[in-house]
Amino acid sequence: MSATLMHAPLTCSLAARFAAAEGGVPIDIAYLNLRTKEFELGGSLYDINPLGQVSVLKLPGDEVLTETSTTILWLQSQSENTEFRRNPDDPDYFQMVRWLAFCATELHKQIFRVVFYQEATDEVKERIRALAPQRFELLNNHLSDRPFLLGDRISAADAYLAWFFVLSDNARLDISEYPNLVAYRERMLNRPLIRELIVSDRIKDAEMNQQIIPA
Ligand SMILES: N[C@@H](CCC(=O)N[C@@H](CS)C(=O)NCC(=O)O)C(=O)O
Repeated sequence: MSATLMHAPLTCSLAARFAAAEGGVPIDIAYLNLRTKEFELGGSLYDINPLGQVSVLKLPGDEVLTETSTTILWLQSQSENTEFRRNPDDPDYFQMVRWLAFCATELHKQIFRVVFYQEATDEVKERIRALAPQRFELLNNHLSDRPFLLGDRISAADAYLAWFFVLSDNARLDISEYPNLVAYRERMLNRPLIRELIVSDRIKDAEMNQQIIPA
C-alpha cells in the first residue's frame, strides 16, 4: 500500500513529489486547489490539516504527516535506492536534515511565504527579496565543488531546493550572478523525472485555475 500525497500543483508538495520520484518511491496523488482548499475528488484540505496548508502525506495505515521537510524525510526513508536514501547513521544524514531545514526556513517560509502572499505590501516584499542574495551567496559557495547539496549523489534535500528554483523566477528572484546556482538549477530541473513532474504540474495548475503563483 502506498502513501498518498495531498498535492496542490507547483506548490511545495511538488518537492515531496520530486523526492518520491528520485527515490523511486511509489505514491498516490490526491490533487487539490490551494486557492479554494478543495480536493479534486471532493472534500476540504482543512479537514486533514486545520492550517489549510500543504505538504500533507497520508501514510499507509492512515497516519497523517504534515510539513514539507518531514514528508520528504519520510519518503526518502522508504527508498530502496541506496544511492539516494540516507540512513540516520550515515555520515551525511544530518547534513541532509540541515539543508532540508535551510530550505524550509531560510528560503520557503522566509521568502516565498511573503512574496507570494497578498497580505504583504510591495515594499515589504522588496525588503524580503533583499534577504535572498546572502542566502544565494551561501549556496553558491557551498555548490562550488559539488554537484548536489551533499556531494556527488543527489539526496532528498536537493528535491526541496530544486522546487525553490522552479518558482524563483515567479518570485522575481534573480540568480544570474551566482554561476554555481545557475548550473545547479539547470542540472536539477533538467533531470528527466523532475522535468516531467514540472510539465505535468504546469498543465494541472492551469486546468485547476489555481491562480496562486504570479506569472
Ligand atoms: N509548515 C508547512 C507550510 C508550508 C506552506 O507554507 N505551504 C504553502 C504552499 S507552498 C501553503 O500551503 N500555503 C497555503 C496557506 O498558507 O494558506 C510546511 O513546512 O510544509
